[in-house]
Amino acid sequence: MITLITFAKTFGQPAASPFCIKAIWLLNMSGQPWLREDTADPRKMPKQKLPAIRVAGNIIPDSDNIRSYLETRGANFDKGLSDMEKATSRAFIRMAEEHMYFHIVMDRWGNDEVWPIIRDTYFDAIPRLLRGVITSKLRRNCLLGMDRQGLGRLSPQERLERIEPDLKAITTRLWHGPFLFGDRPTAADASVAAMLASMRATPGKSLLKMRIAEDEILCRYIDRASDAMNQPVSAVSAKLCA
Ligand SMILES: N[C@@H](CCC(=O)N[C@@H](CS)C(=O)NCC(=O)O)C(=O)O
Repeated sequence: MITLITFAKTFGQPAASPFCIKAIWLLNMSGQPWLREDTADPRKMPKQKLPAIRVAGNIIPDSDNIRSYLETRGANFDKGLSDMEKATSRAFIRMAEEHMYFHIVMDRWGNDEVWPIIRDTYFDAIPRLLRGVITSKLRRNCLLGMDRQGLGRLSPQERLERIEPDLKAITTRLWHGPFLFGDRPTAADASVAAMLASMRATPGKSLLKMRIAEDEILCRYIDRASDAMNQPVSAVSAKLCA
């Protein structure tokens, strides 16, 4: 049995982290039986990050490695895609995970109005008296990282302008089908929709959140992708056959 080690359900999403949501969706699509084990503390993980899976006593960290593991067990997330589509899919995944993701970090950790909600949700296990001191340090480190990465130096408006072409690229593909590569969710949807769903679920009213929440095409896509991937694949096929 596969055990997914993940951050808990948060803000109406299957997990606080879009990478954990991606892993949940890949596991569901793979048809493999799995269990979840929630934790708020990734420090014992090999890369000090989540998600990870435990299989026969071994820990496999990182959603990309989880995908590879599931593929060795027979999953074919990109079934029916041409080589050109697979190449585009890889680029969309990188766009989501190496660019869109950091906009979520800025929205959640960098916004003074949103931060208290994030702090008291992610770190509610830390006693209130200590929480402020411990989380201020974590926040400072996170924002220092974002400053070095570069996105932390942009204003919210500049960030919105920076991500707009990504959102347009996603929307352009959605004009051609319900999912990024046709009628069924593929690996790219697990990454891209997880990022969009997390952007929309962030508490408060940031420019980015409102940009997503007011976009009918993107909202319908998030809902469709969540419906399709929030349950094991066998349940989805049964629903499609009903
Ligand atoms: N490349 C990794 C990224 C995972 C990741 O960034 N996880 C974040 C949450 S979104 C994390 O665990 N952060 C904890 C930390 O850095 O202390 C993957 O695909 O799994």
